[in-house]
Amino acid sequence: MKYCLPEGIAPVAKQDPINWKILRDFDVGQKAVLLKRLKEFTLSNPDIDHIGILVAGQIGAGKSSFINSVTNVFEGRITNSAQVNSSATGRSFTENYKTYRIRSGGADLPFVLRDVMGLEPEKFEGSSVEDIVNAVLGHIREKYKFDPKDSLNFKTEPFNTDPTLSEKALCLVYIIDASTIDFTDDKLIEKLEAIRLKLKEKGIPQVIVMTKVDEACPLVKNNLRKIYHSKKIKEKMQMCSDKVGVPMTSIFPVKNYHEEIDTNDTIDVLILKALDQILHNADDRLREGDI
Ligand SMILES: Nc1nc2c(ncn2[C@@H]2O[C@H](COP(=O)(O)OP(=O)(O)OP(=O)(O)O)[C@@H](O)[C@H]2O)c(=O)[nH]1
Ligand SMILES: [Mg+2]
Repeated sequence: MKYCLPEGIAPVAKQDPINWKILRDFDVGQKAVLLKRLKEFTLSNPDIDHIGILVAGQIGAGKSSFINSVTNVFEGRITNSAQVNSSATGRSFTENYKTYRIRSGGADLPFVLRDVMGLEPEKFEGSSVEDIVNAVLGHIREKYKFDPKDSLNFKTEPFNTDPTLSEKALCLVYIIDASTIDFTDDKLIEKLEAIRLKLKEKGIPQVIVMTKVDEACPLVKNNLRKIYHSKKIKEKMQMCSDKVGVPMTSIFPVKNYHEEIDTNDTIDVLILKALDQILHNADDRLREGDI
């Protein structure tokens, strides 16, 4: 009888010993270690009490859901701090620049996540390249309403000309939807490239969080713990790396909390792994100084 692998399953080592190796180890036991490490995370510069992380990416990719997922992990319950788009309107649901403080055990953790309007391929739609760069550099003020027709410039009222270190972003997180990365419009990739180039000289680290892995691979939808066994997920990560120019080591596949009513350790571990890398990259940048 011919044996067929279900869609998305990587060939087991016996069948393809040369070409396939499991991408990373998944160990649910890592949760306690990661959670402790992040709860005890301290900044290398004692003069500031928190650093900023900017979460950007295409509309509907799961930016706000990622921020909620991080909050959920630390709260141990499902929260809805950032409003999530529940209908496919084709427009970004998040329209304002908003900062989210993450708390654990009643205390603020030393980082904030900032949400922005989604990027769209067309020129005068969604947030612009300039908006994202200005947000990273700390020039955008809280609650600023993005205007797809006109990006913020220094002549306009809310421009923050002299941002503090905490108002800047020390890591830019691109949220990329694994289920649609194959069809991503080249014009959107060009916008991401433009952002990357403009931030290059500032040395701001960039990390990709690849969401919706459940929608991208049936094997993973059935069992999230198989995430690093999935050839499909590995291929999508490679695609993200090639398209956006971020190394594989900075790409983190996750499933956001989106329909669950309780938190679970498997989702938590993936979110924590991504956050651990993001925060350590940001703190390394902080240590380098001259931001
Ligand atoms: N299956 C699945 N759905 C997800 C995941 N992450 C987010 N979603 C869903 O995707 C839709 C968009 O999520 P949002 O978090 O609003 O996306 P966003 O990037 O903030 O969107 P805009 O603010 O409109 O740019 C919502 O219906 C979410 O429930 C995921 O990992 N898996
Ligand atoms: Mg949003």
